[in-house]
Amino acid sequence: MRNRYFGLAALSGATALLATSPAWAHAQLVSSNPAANAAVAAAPKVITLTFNEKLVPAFSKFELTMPEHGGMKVPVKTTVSTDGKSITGTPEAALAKGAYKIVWTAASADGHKMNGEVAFKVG
Ligand SMILES: [Cu+2]
Repeated sequence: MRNRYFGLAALSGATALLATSPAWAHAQLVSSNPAANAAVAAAPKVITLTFNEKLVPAFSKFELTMPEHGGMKVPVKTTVSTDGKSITGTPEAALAKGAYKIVWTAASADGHKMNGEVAFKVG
């Protein structure tokens, strides 16, 4: 009886830990340039996503797509900034007018990956 009671207590402790850790452990997008849902007159030469904590560069990047063209991928080279909190992307060619979607993946120091999307328009 004593052992069973102890087992249950340990189990509920583990559940509480699982429920509370993601709030502080994971990278969240703080801002972007272009901003979410912005319409910019000039094609951005660099796209920047800024996060609330340091990222693991090997697992942090984004892709750029054109939703109005069947999700066509637009070639972009991404790097993580030296402070580790931003991902910058340089399109290989000037962006044409149209709607774009940034599809990002960012890993925090504990190795967990987060992801999301940011839409913007050129022209
Ligand atoms: Cu985590």
